[in-house]
Amino acid sequence: MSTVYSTVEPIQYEGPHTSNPLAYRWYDAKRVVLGKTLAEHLRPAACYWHTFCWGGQDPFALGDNVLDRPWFRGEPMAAAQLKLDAAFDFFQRLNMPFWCFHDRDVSPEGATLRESNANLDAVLERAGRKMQDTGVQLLWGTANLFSHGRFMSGAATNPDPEVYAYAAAQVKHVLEWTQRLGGANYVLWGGREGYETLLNTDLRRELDQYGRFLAAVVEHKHKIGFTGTLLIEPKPQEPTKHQYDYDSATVYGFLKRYGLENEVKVNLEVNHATLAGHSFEHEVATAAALGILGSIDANRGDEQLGWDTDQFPNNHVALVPAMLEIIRFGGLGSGGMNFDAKVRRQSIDPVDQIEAHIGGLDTLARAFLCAAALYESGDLERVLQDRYAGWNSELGQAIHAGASLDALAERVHAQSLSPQARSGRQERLENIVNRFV
Ligand code: XLS
Ligand code: NI
Ligand code: NI
Repeated sequence: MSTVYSTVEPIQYEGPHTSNPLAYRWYDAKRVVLGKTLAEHLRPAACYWHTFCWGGQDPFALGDNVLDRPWFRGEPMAAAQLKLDAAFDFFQRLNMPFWCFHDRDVSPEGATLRESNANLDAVLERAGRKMQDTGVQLLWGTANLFSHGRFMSGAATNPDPEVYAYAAAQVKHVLEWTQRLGGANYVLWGGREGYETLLNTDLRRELDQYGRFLAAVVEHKHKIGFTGTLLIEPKPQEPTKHQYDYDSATVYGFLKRYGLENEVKVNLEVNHATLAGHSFEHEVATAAALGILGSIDANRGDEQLGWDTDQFPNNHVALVPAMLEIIRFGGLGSGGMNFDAKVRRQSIDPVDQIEAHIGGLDTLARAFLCAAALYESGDLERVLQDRYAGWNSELGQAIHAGASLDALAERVHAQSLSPQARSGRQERLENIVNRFV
């Protein structure tokens, strides 16, 4: 079967010294580090939407689609099958172990939900066979609850309960398909779960709707016996002015309020963290500390552009701190690292998408290898342990056991405690990190 990617030979690992643009320089899938292969640590995925659906429109939709792909033409269902063939050819040529999709990426919307579901069924039946033939696995599925005009005022948080019901029906179908395809996770990105103005928004009511929606998804997951992880993907704004899933900490508070903190984790995207005014490692460390770190959408933003530019990661040094947090947490479990990234508008050739994924995956692999070496050296971990060593003392334990203000005051006076300040050693630690990048 010939596709637009057929001219590219399967991408092999050739090592850091190769100048072949169509080879991996750092992603040696089978290389073992910290007891597992790189492929097992990273669990990388290509996403359907940016790579096979986006036609090259710019953010303000001022420009035409400039990417010319055979599946952008012709009868929509035939085009969807053509797109699927190309996608699996693409995954295989890159040796990409996982993929991710929205329902509407894969097949066209019909006149009714019944028709849309039938379209999806036809394409995903074949996707299932392709997954079996190629060994490519599903990292996660998700429902597009943000493109169609019916969702303009939200899906679960819509003022109209019929829209809520429609969204629920859509999620049910995609969740069931995710299970059938052996998906490792199911993602909910609250694309339009937010507001444009508080003047027309009943915030408390919308949060309760959203909480109920998520609880219903959890109930359905258990009802059908889906064993993957449910993930919320935080984002502070865009497309709405304010989105309810602002960042890791906000999502945790929301989950706690609706009693779902043990059922749902987060899928953290690099560019969303920076839009929220955080570093990516802050988001990862916060989710890890709260026990909800689930999966990663790997990309990067542009420091001068305040939107979700979804560029491929290309700076391994910038990702080392986040990789270190993931290693400290013990890995991503069922999660992985999905390239929620697209090429720039002028990169119109199919090979540009191949090279984008090579660069992205090499960047993740290199960052992970640096972080693993840093972690294994123990140089940072020793400083960290030492910094908090006081908390292993009798006093530290007494505090955690519930020491009262009275008891502590008594102790300070009786023992004449006079704690001395110690250096935080930030520069030394930064220098240690630089030894490993
Ligand atoms: C948009 C989000 C989206 C999710 C999946 O900004 O990143 O692509 O990952 O719905
Ligand atoms: Ni994303
Ligand atoms: Ni995004």
